[in-house]
Amino acid sequence: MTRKNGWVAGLAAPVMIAVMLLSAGSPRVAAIDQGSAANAEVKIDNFVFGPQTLTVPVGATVTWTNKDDIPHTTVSTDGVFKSKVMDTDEKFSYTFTKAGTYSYFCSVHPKMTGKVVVQ
Ligand SMILES: [Cu+2]
Repeated sequence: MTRKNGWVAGLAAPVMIAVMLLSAGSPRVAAIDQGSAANAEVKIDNFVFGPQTLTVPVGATVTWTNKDDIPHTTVSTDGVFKSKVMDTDEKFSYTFTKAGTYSYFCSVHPKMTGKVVVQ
């Protein structure tokens, strides 16, 4: 039995935030910042993924947030990740562990597309 990727990715962001909070004020913060990948956000607003192309380092967790009053999804064209339907202000996170270009779209509105470049 293996856990689905989405379940693991959903835990990654809170865990990293907890680590950062616990380390606040200590010299370890600098070491953690240098050693870990930057995380990034994509906002879904007015039927647009912004930024449309996002470049992140390997290991980064990307979080999509739906700022529309319309439900949207984030679905990898190659089946790498797939969110559930996100209502207003709902989020979906995925951690990219391999370099590559990941195209995605909204399955409710397939003309909505975006890309994550992992390098
Ligand atoms: Cu949509």
